[in-house]
Amino acid sequence: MVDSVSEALKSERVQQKMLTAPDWKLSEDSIIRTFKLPSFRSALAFVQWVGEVAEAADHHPDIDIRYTKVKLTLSTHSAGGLTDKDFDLAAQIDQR
Ligand code: H2B
Repeated sequence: MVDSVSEALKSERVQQKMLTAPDWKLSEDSIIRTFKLPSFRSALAFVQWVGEVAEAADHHPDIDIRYTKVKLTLSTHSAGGLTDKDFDLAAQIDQR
């Protein structure tokens, strides 16, 4: 299914969108941000919160927990690239 929300963005549009997500790094067909938390327990709590936001958005990051660091990778697998859903979720996570 292709619609305005789930269609993969063209690279020029991705470049524009990256300006709205300065803390995220573009990596091929995804955007990545690593968060440093004060403890492993708070990293787990952060991931739990991200999970709730992701469920509400029906859009789910890849999550890599390494002790107190949490790496989130956003991509829209069903569209084979970045979509507005990724940038919308990044903006919500940035509000934490
Ligand atoms: N999350 C991400 N990151 N990419 C997807 O393509 C995706 C998803 N698909 N969450 C969603 C769920 C899809 O399975 C449901 C039906 O919308």
